[in-house]
Amino acid sequence: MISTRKKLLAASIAALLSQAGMNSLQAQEVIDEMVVTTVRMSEPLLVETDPRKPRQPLPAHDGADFLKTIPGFSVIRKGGADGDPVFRGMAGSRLSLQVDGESVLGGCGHRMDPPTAYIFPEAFESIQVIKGPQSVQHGPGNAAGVVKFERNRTRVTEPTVAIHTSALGASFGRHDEVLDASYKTPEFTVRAIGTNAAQNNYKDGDGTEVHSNYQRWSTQLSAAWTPTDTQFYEITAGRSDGEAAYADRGMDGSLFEREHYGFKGSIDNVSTLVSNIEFQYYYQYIDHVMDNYSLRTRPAGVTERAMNPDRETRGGKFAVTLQPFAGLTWVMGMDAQGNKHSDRSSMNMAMTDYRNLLRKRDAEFSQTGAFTEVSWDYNTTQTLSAGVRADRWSAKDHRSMVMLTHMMTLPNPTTGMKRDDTLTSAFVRLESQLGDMPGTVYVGVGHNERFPDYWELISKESAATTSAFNSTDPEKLTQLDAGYIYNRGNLRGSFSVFYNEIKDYILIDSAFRKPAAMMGMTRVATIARNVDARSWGAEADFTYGFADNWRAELTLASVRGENKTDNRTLAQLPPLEARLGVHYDNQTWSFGTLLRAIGSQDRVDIGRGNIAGQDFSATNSANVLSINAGWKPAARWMVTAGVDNALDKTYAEHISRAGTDVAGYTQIARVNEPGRTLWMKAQFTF
Ligand SMILES: [Cu+2]
Repeated sequence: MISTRKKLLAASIAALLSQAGMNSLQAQEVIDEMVVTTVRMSEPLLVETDPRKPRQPLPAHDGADFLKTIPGFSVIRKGGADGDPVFRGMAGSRLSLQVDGESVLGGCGHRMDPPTAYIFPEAFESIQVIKGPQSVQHGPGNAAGVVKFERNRTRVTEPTVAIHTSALGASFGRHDEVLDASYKTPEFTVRAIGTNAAQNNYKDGDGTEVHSNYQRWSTQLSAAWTPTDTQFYEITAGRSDGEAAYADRGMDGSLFEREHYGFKGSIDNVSTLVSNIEFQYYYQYIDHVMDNYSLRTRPAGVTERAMNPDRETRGGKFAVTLQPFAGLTWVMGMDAQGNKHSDRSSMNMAMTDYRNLLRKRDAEFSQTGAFTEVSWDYNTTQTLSAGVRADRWSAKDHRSMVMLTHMMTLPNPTTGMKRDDTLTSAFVRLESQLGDMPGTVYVGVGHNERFPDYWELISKESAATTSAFNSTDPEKLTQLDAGYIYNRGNLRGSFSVFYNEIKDYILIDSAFRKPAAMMGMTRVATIARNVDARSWGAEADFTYGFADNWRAELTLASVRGENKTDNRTLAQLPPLEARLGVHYDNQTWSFGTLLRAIGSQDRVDIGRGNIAGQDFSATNSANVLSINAGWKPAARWMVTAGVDNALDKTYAEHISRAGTDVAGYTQIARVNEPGRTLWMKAQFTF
């Protein structure tokens, strides 16, 4: 009986889909939108978006906010910029970030600078997200997924000047400027990219000013040599800096300086067997300062304090792609990365300026990995992909002392200790067309082992001692990913689900009571400890062209989790979220509305979470309405404008951080999202 009903349901869905498929509107027209409000899954587990397209809601000029338009992503808000991206409830190094193939790690022990704080999305031409542990060739540790920021490389046939420039103005004194200029000949390319962005404090829907101003700039120069159609060699150098006020803590970021140098090469069609060889080397240095005096008024009686961590990272990659026969792509290679972290700080700048102190090394990490990945179209409708990688990790704790508070420092129980581990990751996935049903279905299983990061080993205590360095075990995730992508005529959509079991999930517990130095007293410590956990969820997107030039869009994202060891919900999970949009777009004019409905979240585990945030209360639901319009008078010109949070709703993301008391500001319970925001952006490309 049940199976008959299922068959009937399947048949009626198929009928509905094929009827929709007969509509004349072309799918391509449906998605070439002027203002991006949602990003769809285009291939199994792959989401791709153009960071140069205007998007709504207006993102901060950093990598995290740009990801928010992708269903399943959310951002832990601390102020106006530098939020921590979270995908499927997983934050920090569970989500791997690759910038032009380089892995970026922030310097701040208090997580002021997630990797995305150093990413200027408009300096790139593509953002790709591979969901789940379903790839092994883009570095280690991508439990939740990997995000890649990439530039395009096309060889021209005659000398060409290419320019992309944009300017944006918005409420709260926001302005962004981007210039990307290159001169290309068939053999050589020189390219310069500069970005600048600033914003004053924004106000939430109630008009409460949030300590959130920021300013940031970046420059990048690159020179490429393309002696033939199949060879590409490039050297790159870049610098960026910024400052950002935070509404959730007692200090602001007054320096986010990054310097990077890289060399990259790629050779195609080396032989009939070898279709590509690529290699890369990079160096980057991050210098970060946080203090309580540059961007805020210091409370009376508190000394001027500053901390100045830095991190130096070197890395490289070598990979060979083979095509032994048509339909089989086989990649194998190695990647390595090493980084050194140091710190210096002053709790009384009047007495000792931190700039006069020596930097003290506190930690060193290194990783070397080998990987192999195959993708085989073994018949016209099915593809089998699989991969395996092994990583050798080592870490060393150089700290002689552990700083528990600004006032209390104790000897480090793990000083001088070194730890090593060999971790493995693997996946297998089948993608298939479904007989007469249009679209692709996929199912995959992945396993990912993640070495604890700096924030889990060095910045935290353990349950037993003041250092988590030798007690935090690597995290082991095994995940099932499945989904369906439909794309025909005027209807396109995708549905993806996942379920995982995580052994030794690294939980950050910020409410752990420990005996204090004074007999009989206790203190609250933030510790890292391993628990067993599981999480599951789904994302869906639907786009329906219901009339010429009109389309409706719906996306859904949901995640749940369980901390099995403590028998509680997993902390820091965003609530159910839906986005509904209706858009008109005739390629010259466009306008659209976006309704974002955020569910309430009462599944919380107070005091627990990840390196970027902890649960502190439940949140209510919210509906946020935004509208946008676009005008493309010529192929090269585009002007777009929008009103985000048009009804001036006061709301906060569930995973945003708690507000703190900043002198001169009303303290907010949670770092609220901006109130009504008007914006306008003009861009010119040729
Ligand atoms: Cu910091």
